[in-house]
Amino acid sequence: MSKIERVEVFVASPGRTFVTLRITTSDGVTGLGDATLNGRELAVASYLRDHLVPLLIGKDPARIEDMWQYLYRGAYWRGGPVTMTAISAVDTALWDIKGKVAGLPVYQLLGGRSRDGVMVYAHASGTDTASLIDDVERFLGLGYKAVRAQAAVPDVGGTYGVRKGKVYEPAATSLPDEQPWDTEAYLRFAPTYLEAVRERCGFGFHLLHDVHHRLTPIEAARFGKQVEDCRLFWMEDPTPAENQEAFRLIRQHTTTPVAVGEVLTSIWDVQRLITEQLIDYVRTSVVHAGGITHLRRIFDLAALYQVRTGSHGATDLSPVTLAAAVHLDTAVPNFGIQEYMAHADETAEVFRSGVTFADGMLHASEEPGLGVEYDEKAAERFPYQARYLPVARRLDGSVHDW
Ligand code: KDG
Ligand code: MG
Repeated sequence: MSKIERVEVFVASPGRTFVTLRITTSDGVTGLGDATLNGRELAVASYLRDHLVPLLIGKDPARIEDMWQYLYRGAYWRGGPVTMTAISAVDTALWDIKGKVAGLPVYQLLGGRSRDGVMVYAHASGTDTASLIDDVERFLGLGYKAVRAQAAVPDVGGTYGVRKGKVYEPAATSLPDEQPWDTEAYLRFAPTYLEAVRERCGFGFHLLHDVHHRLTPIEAARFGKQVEDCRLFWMEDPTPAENQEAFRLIRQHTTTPVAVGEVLTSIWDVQRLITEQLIDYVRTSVVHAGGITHLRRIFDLAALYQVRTGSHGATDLSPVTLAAAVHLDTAVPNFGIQEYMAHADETAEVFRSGVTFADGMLHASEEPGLGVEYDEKAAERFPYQARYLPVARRLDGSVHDW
């Protein structure tokens, strides 16, 4: 029997911080998992190094489901982002190994192809409506079939989702940047730029918008109603999802589709949202929701309720997660869309990925396993740098959801 012989945890900051797990078997087969939790990276690295690595050595790498149950139930303490990200990394690495052992790309192990490619959405942004429209047009010119649109709210510095350079990277400071937030200004402005995008760019593509947890339920209901004529593919995270009953209120007022789940980490976290049909797209990811094994379970539950997938794929999810997501997206029947944000050039120096882009779609690698390699020598050139996401404060100085 092949055994897990070596487990390594790499922490490096090629463009941004990534925590990467590499498992090597006694047969010399390696598998990669992403263990990155933005702004809390070292907690997951320690969870892996100090608590999981000793449990993994000598175990059978083929028993993926059993390993998942062992790590989840064996912790006694349930869920949470640190635990689930660590479990995700182990699970993803074991799928990579299984694919390599079988000589098959991971999507084949998941039941094979359900589609030719995976539709992705790009991130257009602007400092004002005009520059946002230019950016939307640029992405449409590159062949994207779906574009998310975010513009800077006038006089509200640091609005979520507005790119400064080539890559959007909100975790940019060594301590959290505190940014002002004004809900009324956002509610006045955001519908106007979404309408302007539709007016100038038409309806021949999917338009998305991320509210990023900023509204109360009734404000979100008002927003969703106001932008109905824009025919959004989705409004994302209109209100924080701790209070899931809130989504029923939003539903009573608007037919704008709702996407939720990037900060949720298990099937139990999304059970109510899905089974009560409070959302249309579930945004849980391979890296934060228990790996391929658990995300598949979430997607299967969602399929029963006509909820489609729309996995989180910002720059803080490594190319290992993106590759795993594209394998899963290729296989599942209820795929909706995949978020896709270009990583920094430095990231590509460390992770070599076989995922390809053409015609607004991503295509999984045909290599056995996930089709990603980690260059640890290249990673040494990018030592860890602490970076935090910003914190939002209302105009009166009190903390708001960022
Ligand atoms: O780490 C937080 C980011 O991943 C998040 O802010 C990105 O909301 C996001 C999105 O939709 O990509
Ligand atoms: Mg989001």
